[in-house]
Amino acid sequence: MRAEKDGLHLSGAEGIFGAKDVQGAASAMVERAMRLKTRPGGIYLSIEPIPLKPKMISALPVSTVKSASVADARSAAEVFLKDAGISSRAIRAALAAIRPPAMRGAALLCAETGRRLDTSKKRGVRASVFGITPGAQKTLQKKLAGCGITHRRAFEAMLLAAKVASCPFILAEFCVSDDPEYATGYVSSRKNGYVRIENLKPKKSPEGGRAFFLEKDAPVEAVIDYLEREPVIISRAGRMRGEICPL
Ligand code: WAQ
Ligand code: MG
Repeated sequence: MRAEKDGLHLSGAEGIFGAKDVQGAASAMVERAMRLKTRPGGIYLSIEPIPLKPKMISALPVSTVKSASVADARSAAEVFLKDAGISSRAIRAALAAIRPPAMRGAALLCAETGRRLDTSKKRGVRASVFGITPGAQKTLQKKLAGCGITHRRAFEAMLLAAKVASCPFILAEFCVSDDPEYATGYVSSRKNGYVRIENLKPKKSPEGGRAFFLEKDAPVEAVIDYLEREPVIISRAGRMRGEICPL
């Protein structure tokens, strides 16, 4: 589902569902678009069959950095990005990519040089065609609730991050929500899992975006094809690691 107003992207959501759940999921998506703070101009819903046997993966382990300031949050992000093999130059490129206006997708950046690798300047690359089994969803939501993480945004971002991290050429992801009311973002990687970072942007800031860091000489077209088209289903929840402090 994609909702827009006057050509500006408002919200998007997706999932992979069994045939019997398609109608309910579609109706829940439309309801969600109609409940947005801004009434959408257009709501676009598309339903497609999944052609291949989906790849089954686990969700990432989850931890939280309770940073008190944006500066602390950004240094924490830097610590985890560096640990995943991302250069200072590439980290600076990611911070530049989250300035408004927000793209619909993510910037693909070379983890070494910080060079932008995708050519879709305004759109960015969309991670798509992923979902979670009902069993794993129940377990993951229960585990998250046990840690006080109840926001749907966080849950959905974890699914996206799990698919992105399952791409062998991607070393890490950096994400800041473009919602002015939501300042928690994350750094995720196979190395350290999904690390939530509080106060990653100033309160009420419209900035936001995502960067996927590719290892040097990664096959860019194959990575884009994997992210945008390969069906991936999360079939297991990850561990909850609780609060961590990198500094
Ligand atoms: N694929 C790639 N990039 C995307 C996608 C996608 N499917 N959807 C959004 N983006 C990009 C786009 O540039 C947006 O501006 C940016 O990411 C942020 O998107 O655990 O809500 O939907 O509490 O605002 C993090 C939760 C929430 C942290 C992230 O992102 C936590 C969020 P938003
Ligand atoms: Mg958003």
